[in-house]
Amino acid sequence: MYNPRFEKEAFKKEVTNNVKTLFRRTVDEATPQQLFQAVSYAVKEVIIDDWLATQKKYDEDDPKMVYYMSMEFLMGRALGNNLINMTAYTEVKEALDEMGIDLNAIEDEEPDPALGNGGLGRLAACFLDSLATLGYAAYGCGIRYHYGMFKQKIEDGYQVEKPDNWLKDGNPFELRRPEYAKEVRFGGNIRVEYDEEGRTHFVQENYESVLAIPYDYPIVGYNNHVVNTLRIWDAEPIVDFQLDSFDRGDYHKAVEQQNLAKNIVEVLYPNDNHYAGKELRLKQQYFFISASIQAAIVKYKKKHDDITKLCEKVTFQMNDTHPTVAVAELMRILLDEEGLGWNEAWNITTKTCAYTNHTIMAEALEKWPIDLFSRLLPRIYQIIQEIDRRFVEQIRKTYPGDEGKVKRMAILMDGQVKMAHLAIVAGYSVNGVARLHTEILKNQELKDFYQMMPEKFNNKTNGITQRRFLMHGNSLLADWVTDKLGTKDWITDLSLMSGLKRWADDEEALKEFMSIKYKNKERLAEYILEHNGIEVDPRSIFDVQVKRLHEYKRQLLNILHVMYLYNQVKEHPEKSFYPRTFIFGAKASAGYIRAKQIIKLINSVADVVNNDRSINGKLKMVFIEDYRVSNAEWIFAAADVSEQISTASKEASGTGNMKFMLNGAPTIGTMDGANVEIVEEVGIDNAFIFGLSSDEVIHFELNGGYNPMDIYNNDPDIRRVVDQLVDGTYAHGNTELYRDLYNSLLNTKSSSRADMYFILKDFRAYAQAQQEVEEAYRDKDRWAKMALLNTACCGKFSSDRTIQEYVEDIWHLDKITVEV
Ligand code: 26W
Repeated sequence: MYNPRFEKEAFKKEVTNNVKTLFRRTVDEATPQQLFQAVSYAVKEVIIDDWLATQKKYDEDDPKMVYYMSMEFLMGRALGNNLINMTAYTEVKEALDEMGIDLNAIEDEEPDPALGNGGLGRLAACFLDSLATLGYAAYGCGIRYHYGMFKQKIEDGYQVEKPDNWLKDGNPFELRRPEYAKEVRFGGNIRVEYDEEGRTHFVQENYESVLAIPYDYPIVGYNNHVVNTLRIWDAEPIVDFQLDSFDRGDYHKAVEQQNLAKNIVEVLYPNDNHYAGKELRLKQQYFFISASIQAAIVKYKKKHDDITKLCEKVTFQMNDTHPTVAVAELMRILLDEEGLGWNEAWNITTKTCAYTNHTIMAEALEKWPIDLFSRLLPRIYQIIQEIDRRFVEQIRKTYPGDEGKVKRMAILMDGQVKMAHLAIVAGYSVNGVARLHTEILKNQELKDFYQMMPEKFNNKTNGITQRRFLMHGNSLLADWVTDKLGTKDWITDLSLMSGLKRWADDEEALKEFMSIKYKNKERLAEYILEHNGIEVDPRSIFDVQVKRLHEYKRQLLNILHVMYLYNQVKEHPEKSFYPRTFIFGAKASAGYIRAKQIIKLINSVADVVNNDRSINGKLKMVFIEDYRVSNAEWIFAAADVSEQISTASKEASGTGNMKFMLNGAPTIGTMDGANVEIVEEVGIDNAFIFGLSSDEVIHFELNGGYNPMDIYNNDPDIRRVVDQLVDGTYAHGNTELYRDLYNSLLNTKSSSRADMYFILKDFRAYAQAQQEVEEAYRDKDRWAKMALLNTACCGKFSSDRTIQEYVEDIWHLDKITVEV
C-alpha cells in the first residue's frame, strides 16, 4: 500500500537531516542508537500531525472520554508498533534498506519501556492500542518512573536485578508539557474555617508539596489517524532549592521537598500480586491520581460550566485498587474547591468512577494502616471517614442487627483502610477480567457486596492486541492469514479469523502453517543460542511457560514434571520419547525468596539435563533471561505448547494464554481464568485440560487443605522427584539448597499449609495431559490442525472486543473519526 506521508525520498532526507541536527553526524558515522533516534523523530513528525488533528477533533466534537488510571503501563517498544499502526512499516523498511540501515537492528536499539510488572500493566497497554484503533477518546494516566521493571540477569543460576535506566538516551516519542503542571500536597494538618455564610472550609497547612509535570506519549490507532495520549507524570520540586530558604531557617524543608520530588517517581515497585504497605507507594498513588484528576477537571471546565454533569463527559476507570484514592480526591475537589455539598459531590463521584478487579489473591489486597494513611493524606482520610460512616449506616439499615456484615464490609476496620471496599462503594461498575473470575468475585470474595449491590457487578473478559502480538511479532503468520482470508480486515476485526477454519483439513495449508511455525522456532533457537549458549533443536516440541514467577502459577509443577521425565528417560532409554525443549521465562519479585529459589531450581535442572549426553538431547531446558515484551513477541510466535497451569481459581484471567493461542499454540492447562473461555472457543479436543476444578480447590481450602503425604507415600515416581529436591541431585550434593521448596510441598517444617497450591495433587493429571501432548504431536496432521484451529478460534480474545464491551456497558463513549 502506497503511503504518501512516508514518501521514500522525503523520509530518507528527513532521517539524514535528523542525524545531522541531533548528532552532527552523517548517516555513515552515526551509531545504531543515533539512527534509532533519527528514524524515531522522523516518524514522530508524521504522528504529530495526526495527534494535532485528533485533539482538534476532540475539541470540536466534545466526546465523552475515559481516563484509564493505572500505576502500570507495560508498553513495549514503540517504533515498530507505531510504524505498523501508521501502515508504514514496509515503506520505511525499504527506505532504510536503501540507506543501508536495517530497521530490525534499529528497533533493537529502543529501550523496552517496562513501566509495569506483568498482566495488569500489559493489559493497560493493549487497551490503549484498542481504544485508539476503535476511535474512542481516551487518556492513559500513569507515572513516569525513572526506572522501570528491573533487568534480570542470571548469575550462577540465580536471578540478579539490575536497574532499568530506560531514559538514559532520552525518549524520542515523549513530549514534556510543563504548561499543564499540577501541584500535589502531602501531610500537614487540616484547619477548619467558617465564612460569613457559616459554610465550612478545610484548609491544609504545613504540608509538603511537589510539582507534577506531565509527559505525553502518542498512542497511534491502526490506520485511522487517531492518536490518543498516554500521560505519565514526573515530579519536580515546587520551588527550586533556594538559599534564602536557608536564611529563613527552612533549609530542612527545602531539602525534604527536593527529596520528595526525586524519590516519588524514582522506581516502579516490582511486586506482582503482593501488597507490601510501603509509604512511598501510597505517595506514588496519590501523586499521579491527584495530578490526573485535577487535569481532568480543568479540561472539563474549559468547555462546561455545570460540574454536576461531569459523568456525561468523563469516566475514571481504576485499574485495580492502586488508583482508588481517585474517589476521595474527586470528592475533595468537588467539596473543597468547587464548593458542592456532600450529596451532590457523592452523586457525581459515584457516576464517574469505575473499578476493575484483577486478582483474588488475599496477599494482593491493599489495606493501608490508618495511621500512615491519615498522616500522609489528612484531608483525603477525613473524606474516606465520612464515606465509611455513611456506608456503615446504610449496611445497618439494610441488614439490621447483622454486625458481621459491618465488620466484613466497612471501609475502615481494624485500623486499616480497605481500598477494594472503597472502590466498590464509590464505583458505579465493578468488573472481573474473565467469566470464572467474575463468578468467584460474586459468589465468594465479594459476596456481601454482590448481595447488596448486584447491579454494579459485571464481567469483561480480557483481550490482547493482534497488532503487536501477530503483525509485529509474527509477520509470517500475519501475511499468511491475510492471504488465506483474502482480506486484511482481521487486523481490526479478529472475529474474521474463524474464516481460517475452512483450511483446517487442507493439507497444503496445514503444511504452510507448520512451516511458518518452524521458521519462528528457528528464529527463537538462534536467539537462545546467542543469549544462553544453548543449542536447541527446532524439530523438538517447544513447550513454553513465560509469565511472572509466582507459586500460584506453578512453575514448580512444570519443573517437577521435567525432573520426572528425566528420570523416565534415564531409566527407560528403550522407550520412545519425543524430543522436547522446555522453555521458561519469568521475573521474580526482588523480595520473593521462594520464587527466586524456583528460578535457581529451573537453572539447576537445566544444567544437569542439558549436559547429560546419555539422553541424546531428548530433553532440553532453557531459562530465557529478562523476559519482557520485546522477546515475548518472538517467544509466542515460536511456541508449540502453551503452559497455563495455575491452581484453579487463582489466575484471574491470564493474557499470555491468548497470545499463544493467536500464534497457534494449543494450551495445556487447568480450568482457570480465561482458559475456560479459550477451551469453549477452540473445543476441548484442541486443548489439554487437567487437574482440580476451581470449585474443588475452593472446597479443599474451606476445609483446611489436603494431605500431600498420602500422595507422597503412595506414588513412587512423585516421591522420587520430591526427594530429589533434597538429595543433592540438582545441587552438587547440597541437600539444603531446595529444602524450603521440599518443605513447602510436604509441610514438614514450613508454617503455611502443606502444598498450598495443590502441586502434588495435580501432578498425575498433569503428567497424563503431557503424555497426551506427546501423542498428539507425533501425529503431524492432527497437530497441525489443532494448532491452526487455535489461531482460527482466537477471535474473541482481541482487546478490541474487550474495549467495545467496556464502551457499551460501562463507559458509553462516542466514536470519533479523524481526517487529515
Ligand atoms: C499491590 C501489589 C500488586 C501489584 C500488582 C497487587 C496486584 C497486582 C496486579 C493485580 C497483578 C496482576 O497483574 N494481575 C493480573 O492481571 C491480569 C490482567 O487482568 C490477569 O490476566 C492476570 O490473571 C492477573 O494475575
